[in-house]
Amino acid sequence: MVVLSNPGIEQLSSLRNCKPTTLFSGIPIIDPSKSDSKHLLVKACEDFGFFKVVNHGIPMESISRLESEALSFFSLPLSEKQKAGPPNPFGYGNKIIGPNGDVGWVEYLLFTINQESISQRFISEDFRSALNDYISGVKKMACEILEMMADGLRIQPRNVFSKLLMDEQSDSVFRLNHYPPCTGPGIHTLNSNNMIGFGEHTDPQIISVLRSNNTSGLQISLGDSKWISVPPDQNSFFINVGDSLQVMTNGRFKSVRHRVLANSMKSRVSMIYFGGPPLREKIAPLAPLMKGEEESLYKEFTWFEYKTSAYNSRLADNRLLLFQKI
Ligand code: GA4
Repeated sequence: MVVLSNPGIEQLSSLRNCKPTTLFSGIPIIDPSKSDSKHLLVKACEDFGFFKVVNHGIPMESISRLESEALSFFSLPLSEKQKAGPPNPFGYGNKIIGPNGDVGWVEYLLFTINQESISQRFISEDFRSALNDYISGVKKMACEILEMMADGLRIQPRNVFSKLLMDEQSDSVFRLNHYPPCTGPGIHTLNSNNMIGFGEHTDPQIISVLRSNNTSGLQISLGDSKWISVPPDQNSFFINVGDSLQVMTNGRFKSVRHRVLANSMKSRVSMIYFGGPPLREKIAPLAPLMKGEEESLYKEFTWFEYKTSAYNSRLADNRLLLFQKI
């Protein structure tokens, strides 16, 4: 077992360097019940790699139940929470993100999803049941969205993406993040305004489905150095294109760079489902998406190879660079 010490002041002070941001109300909104949504969806993935899903059909009760279980866990004494850690790679983590020195103003629980459910024993049975109920709803929704994407791209079979999440061996992950408010006396000395909760990065998987409480913090970047603040919406889901989907569409869909600022007086709680393929899966552009002589922008790799290299990277790294053809 590797025991990591708490990050030092120097590391935490690096969490402060945030450039000015733009408040943005133009996030694409997808209502899956509307007939034109598949085209809007494709456009959103091309332009932003990010959109909001409304009218999603996931019962608020299932969402609230998980949120309250998560809050009860995060309000336990640190020594209790640490019994569920360290996260190598699954379990409870505090400030330290990943294995390579990244830190954030965040505590979290990371789970692997085996065949539909979470079996990790480090949480209570009620908590596990709330997680499994929520995950089954969110996974179904993610698959519907992926099928609409295939329709919008006019490729078949329509489960070409969703089958990867449905596969018994799908390597999907679930994350609960808690960004405590920045109000304590000692904390103010470390951060003036914008404290980095979770540093900038792209998600390695195919698709990520995020839900948060009504506390702001999430920002996306559209490739320039500006950050766009995403207004929170606790009744909707936000979806990210991940690196693997960018590759499968040969760069047509953009894996969106995002981060979270913990500059609020209120705590932020988010729950994210990361839909990934089976480890053996070859990740490469889909033939029906290649026009004429179009060539793959990427060298071929398996999800196992990509994931292994991701765990050797720093959070902010461009992980696809290694796999890009020059
Ligand atoms: C980013 C997306 C998911 O949160 C995650 C993260 C993972 C971790 O927290 O253990 C990683 C990060 C994420 C990519 C690079 C490596 C691995 C932290 C890190 C520095 C669970 C994932 O799958 O990749």
